[in-house]
Amino acid sequence: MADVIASPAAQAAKAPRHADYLTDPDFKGLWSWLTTVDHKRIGVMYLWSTLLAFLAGGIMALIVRLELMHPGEDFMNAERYNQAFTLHGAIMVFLFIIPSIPAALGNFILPLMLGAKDVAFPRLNLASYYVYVVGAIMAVVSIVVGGVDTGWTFYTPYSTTTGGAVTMMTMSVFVLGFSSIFTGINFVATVHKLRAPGMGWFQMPLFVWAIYSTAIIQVLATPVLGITMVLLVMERAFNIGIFDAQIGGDPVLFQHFFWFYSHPAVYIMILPGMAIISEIIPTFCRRTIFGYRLIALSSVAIALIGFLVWGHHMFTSGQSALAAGIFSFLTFAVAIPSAIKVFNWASTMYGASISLATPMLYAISFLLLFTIGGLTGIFLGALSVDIHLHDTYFVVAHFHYVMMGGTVIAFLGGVHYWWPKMFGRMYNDTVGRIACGLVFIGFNCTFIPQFIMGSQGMPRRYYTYLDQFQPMHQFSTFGSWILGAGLMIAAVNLLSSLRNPKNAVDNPWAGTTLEWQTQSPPITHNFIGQPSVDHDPYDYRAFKIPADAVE
Ligand code: HEM
Ligand SMILES: [Cu+2]
Repeated sequence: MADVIASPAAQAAKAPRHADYLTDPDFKGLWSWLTTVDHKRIGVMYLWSTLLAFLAGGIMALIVRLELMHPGEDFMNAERYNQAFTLHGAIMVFLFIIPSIPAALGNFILPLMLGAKDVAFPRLNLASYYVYVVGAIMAVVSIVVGGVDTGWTFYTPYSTTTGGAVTMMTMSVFVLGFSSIFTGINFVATVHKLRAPGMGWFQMPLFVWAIYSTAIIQVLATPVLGITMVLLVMERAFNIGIFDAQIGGDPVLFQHFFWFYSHPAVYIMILPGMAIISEIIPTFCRRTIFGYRLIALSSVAIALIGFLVWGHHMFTSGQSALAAGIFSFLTFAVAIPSAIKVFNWASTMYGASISLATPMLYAISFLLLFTIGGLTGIFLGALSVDIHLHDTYFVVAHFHYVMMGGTVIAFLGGVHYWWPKMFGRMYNDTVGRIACGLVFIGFNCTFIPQFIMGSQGMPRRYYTYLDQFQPMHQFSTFGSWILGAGLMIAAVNLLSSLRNPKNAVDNPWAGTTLEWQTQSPPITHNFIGQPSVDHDPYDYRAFKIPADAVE
């Protein structure tokens, strides 16, 4: 094992390159991609697919915000508006954010970090991708053609009685669930079985710990959603009386089932974001991470406690006061492991000489935005306050701070961090930082006004509003344009780098985890020989870093 991290010039001058997974002469042409079982290629296909979903969901977001420029109907009536935010929310949740980090970056990076040749079940991995594609097509067709307008939550009794393609849409969610489960099973088995020699559980990078915890939730919680969707379809088809009160069912039961998955699912969304941040911060501070074990175990704690708090979505549903009190208390408890992470990240940064390259700027943005998202979650978890804030824009702002300010920002940071590894090309760092700044500013301009409006009583899911809210809605819409511009610049910056010759070195950031020890882009089988591990992750004391080691 090399314990000197070479300078970029020395890395560039090093040994002849081998054909990488993109140019491997044994695997050429479209067919080799469509039938690939290489985790890296599957990760790349997931990356393009989820980015496409993000683009579609983002365009819908801009359209929704445009309608909200003025009170009353601009170009969408109530019905169209409901369809538009359903399209936005459902695409963002089911097609983008749940698969994005685990299935795209996780697929690519996790086996490399473990020193493995591939995931444990490569064919299952490919199956998961195709199941995703089928589910995605079903979802988009049903919302666009069938005009689903239930919101992404499919609450009964509306969803059992309304027309539209709700049946097809819920079946698509059922199908997408399998894709997520397949990925989860694969990662659990990979982490247990394919770690490099010398890599015990506490030598695993924190990315792996968090993706592992996510995988456990994917495997345990997703079936509940699947069954709930099947019950909803049966109710619609046969009027059995499960959720519809008129025929003896209980609509609140649906909410229990739905949130028993969907609260853990918010951790399927945020844990992978935290996974990325735990990699970026030590690398750009050149420091051993502070509190490694606490960060690792807090991921597992989040995964477990996350199963016990679903009732906080139903404080206003007529739940008993005792149940509500317990759910409120447990909601505070689940905030503790997240706070542990934030404190440890901040401690790692304290006094370090921090390199402010693009990935690190995203990580710092994450810390600020996720903290706001998390703290406003405490407001909502407080029983009495939630009665006032429930179903207002405060909630909309809160979950956007967590999902976009947290997960999406971390995802962008991760894409910029591993881009040179994945494609062998370096993007323009200055442009990357400008884009990150615009995203940060635009994001806050979009969503801070929503906290204020929400606390003043602006309800969510309405296409119109009282005149008094107009200035803030307009401000929010302007903010969404800045945000959109930032994202477009980031995308153009990354994509245009693909036209360059392969100019990235193997380890541009002086990273210490195994993925940086193989060439960029990696060869088809990842490593030449079997790598082994003889130090803790992020152990910068074990490495000599010459002053010019970092670009
Ligand atoms: C590009 C920035 C974004 C903007 C401007 C935006 C804007 C909006 C707006 C205006 C609504 C409708 C609020 C309402 O009427 O209740 C909404 C709802 C929603 N958004 Fe976003 N959004 C953005 C990004 C995201 C991202 C990245 C995610 C998740 C990954 C997301 C998930 C959701 C969800 C789940 C809903 C709820 C839909 C529902 O009520 O069923 N959004 N968003
Ligand atoms: Cu929840």
